[in-house]
Amino acid sequence: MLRPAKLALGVALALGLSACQDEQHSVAVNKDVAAVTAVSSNVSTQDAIDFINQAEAELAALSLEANRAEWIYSNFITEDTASLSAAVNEKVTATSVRLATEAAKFAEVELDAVNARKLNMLRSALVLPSPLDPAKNAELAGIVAQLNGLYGKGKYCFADGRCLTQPELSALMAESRDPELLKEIWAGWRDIAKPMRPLFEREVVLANEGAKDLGFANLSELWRSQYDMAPDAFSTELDRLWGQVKPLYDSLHCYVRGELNAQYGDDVVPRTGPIPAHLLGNMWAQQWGTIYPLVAPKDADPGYDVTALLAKQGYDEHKMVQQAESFFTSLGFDKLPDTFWSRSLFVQPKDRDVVCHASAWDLDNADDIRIKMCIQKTAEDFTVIHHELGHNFYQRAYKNQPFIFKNSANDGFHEAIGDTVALSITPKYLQQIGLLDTVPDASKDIGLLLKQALDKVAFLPFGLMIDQWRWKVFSGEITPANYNQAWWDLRLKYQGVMAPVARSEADFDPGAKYHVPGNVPYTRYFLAHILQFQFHRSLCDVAGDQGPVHRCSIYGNQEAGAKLNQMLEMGSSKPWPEALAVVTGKQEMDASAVLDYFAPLKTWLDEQNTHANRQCGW
Ligand code: X8Z
Ligand code: ZN
Repeated sequence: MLRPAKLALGVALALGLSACQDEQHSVAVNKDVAAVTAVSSNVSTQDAIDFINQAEAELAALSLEANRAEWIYSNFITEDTASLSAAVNEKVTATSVRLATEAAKFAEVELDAVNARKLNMLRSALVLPSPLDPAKNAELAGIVAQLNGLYGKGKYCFADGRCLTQPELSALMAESRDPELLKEIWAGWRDIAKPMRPLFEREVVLANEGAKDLGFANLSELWRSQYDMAPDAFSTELDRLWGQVKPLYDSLHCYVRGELNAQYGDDVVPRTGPIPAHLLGNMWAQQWGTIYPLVAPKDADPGYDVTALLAKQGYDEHKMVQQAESFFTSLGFDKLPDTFWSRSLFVQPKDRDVVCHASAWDLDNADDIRIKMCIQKTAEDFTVIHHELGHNFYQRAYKNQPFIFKNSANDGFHEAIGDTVALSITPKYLQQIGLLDTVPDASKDIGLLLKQALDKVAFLPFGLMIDQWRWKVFSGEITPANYNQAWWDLRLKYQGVMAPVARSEADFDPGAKYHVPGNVPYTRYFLAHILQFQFHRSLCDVAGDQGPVHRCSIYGNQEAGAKLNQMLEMGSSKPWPEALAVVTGKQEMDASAVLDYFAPLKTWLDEQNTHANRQCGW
């Protein structure tokens, strides 16, 4: 992630801190803000420009301090570093809320497009605004640090005394086929979230109050206002995109449920209804690629496994990152700086608690870019490394933009770049870099597409539902009395999965997913899973690839790299549709690229489901 939202509090502006990269932007001007803070009639255009320049300088300076404090905290979680992190978050939030409030004064001033965009971002590019009251701001900052700490320190201890962190538990979930063990891990990890519930509940109250102070109806409206369109239009846009891909998801769900039923039997996986969430190879049932061996087509399996290839060639964590870097340099991007290698964290330290969830950082808003990740030597993490480096290369590409525009076109773009590159990890590419001896012929494409769909298509409803839940929490439609029930209602509605053990309101299952205690908006990943296929399709065109898009790799193609860079270096200086058009020629997000990519698989899945007489749906 890139900086996640973290700064907790928020500012997505380039104050980003870490983790997943935060973002901001938007130009959906919130006219109500003007009503909250009286618009002063005697401010001039020059006053507004002076204010913007001074605000930008103040935020830029503060971001350095905040990034450093947050980096240290995430790499060394203790009471002391939590308190330093909270202190800096408090300062950042107070500053950004003050500037957002002041920005409203200039709402009616005539400005050129660049300054108008900056002003709007100052007003709305916050993730977790606090109320202006300093006591409430301090309270919110404390909660943010506590929630991050609870997640980062979270472990599950087995009866034999072994205590495992989240990446270690996830590795077990990817490998084990023992439903009882999987159930134990699934439920055990969720115990770490129970103590988060009252903190989260209070956090929502405080941040909603902060959002209202800024003229938004609630935090949901603020989050949805960051996409260069009206908040409700953005929600409608998501429904449209989901409608495009849902038939593909339904076919995949049906096929996977049928194969799991064959593997585990009716008692564990019924033939109809939702799939139990502990059997999909992932702690949150968000990406299912690790159960590929269970569902692989008998006659179209490509017969290799990247995890095994990495082991065979002796790849360690460092080599995995170097290999990913070399993809980017093959596109024409400069090598990563020496400081990336000396300052990043690749391996989980044995002697201290760290936030293991992968993140990409830009400490100085220029060249001090790093990743922090507890890398497992697996195919999955090889892809995640590309994802993280995508953030870093984006950050460096927009480093010459003014501070407020040092971000992606919208937050989905930041999440899509590394994934776009990783779509080029094809068999041909693996052969080019010496990992694979022989490229399987086209008769194995269904196996490759199925593996890819288990990660990319399965993710789509998950990527959507997290913020469907949060937005309803923020708006008050979901109350603390039904936090967990509402979570599982949405899991059922979108994903067709169910909890494998009874849940109650004593649980707080949303908290067991990093981005909820971490306050990282999640819709960005849904968008990224659409956008990356649009980018890939267009970059393959630029590269002149003639074959099917799922077999295209842009590795080594400098024209494709130059086109990509042209979009990255714009940062968030223009509305995202303009950035999208630079690579794709179109201003609309469009899931037809997903459908095109998986078209042969969709036909095959439907044939299998019909042939096995499966009743699809749940
Ligand atoms: O959080 C991440 C990245 C960092 S921004 C590792 N991702 C989401 C997740 O893990 O839940 C990437 C895919 C979705
Ligand atoms: Zn990310």
